Amino acid sequence: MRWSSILLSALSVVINASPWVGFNPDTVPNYIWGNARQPADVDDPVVSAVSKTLHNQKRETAEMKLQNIINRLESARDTYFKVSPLFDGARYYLSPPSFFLIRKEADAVCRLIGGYLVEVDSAVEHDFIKAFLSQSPGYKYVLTGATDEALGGNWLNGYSNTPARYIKWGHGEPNGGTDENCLFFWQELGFDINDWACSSHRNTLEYAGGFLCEVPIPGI
Ligand SMILES: [Ca+2]
Ligand SMILES: [Ca+2]
Repeated sequence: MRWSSILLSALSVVINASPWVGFNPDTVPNYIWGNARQPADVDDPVVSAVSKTLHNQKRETAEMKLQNIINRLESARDTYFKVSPLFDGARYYLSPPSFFLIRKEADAVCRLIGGYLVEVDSAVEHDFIKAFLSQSPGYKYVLTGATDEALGGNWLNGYSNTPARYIKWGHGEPNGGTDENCLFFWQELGFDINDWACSSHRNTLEYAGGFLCEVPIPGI
């Protein structure tokens, strides 16, 4: 099983193991939630007090369980990925090197941790990422979020669906035509960009690589 499948399975187990997932607010009687999911508005002070207590207990329980899920997800994220310093309100999360890479799976994992496959918008961002990757041995390539699968030669960011704003091609690139539809930071090109196949199945150490998630950090 590929590493990304393992991560998705593990996170799925974590989430599904939570009793909160089975919680459906639509099934909670209205005398508890009220039509607007508020405590029942009744004249009897005793009934009103009980209703408010039940409402608050339900809300606090749901919030605690949700926070627990978030904590476990963030713990798995920070354990699994190599994390970059902050750059312009975001961090970059580098997957462990692997012999297998499927673009759709990488994209799903990035979204699971609150981000997306990296979208390079400037020379400064490109150089920041290059410096981060240069301190990360073991990667021949690192997948970005840009692809020209839909429109050959027109590189689009998969998440924001906007044209790729900055591509610093490595020497001799791009050279893949319709066979190489994804962009990678390429170690042999000093981590400048190479167009290459969107999915890799080469079972050889020479081709171990990974992908990079860009994750906005709230409050920064
Ligand atoms: Ca970016
Ligand atoms: Ca190429």
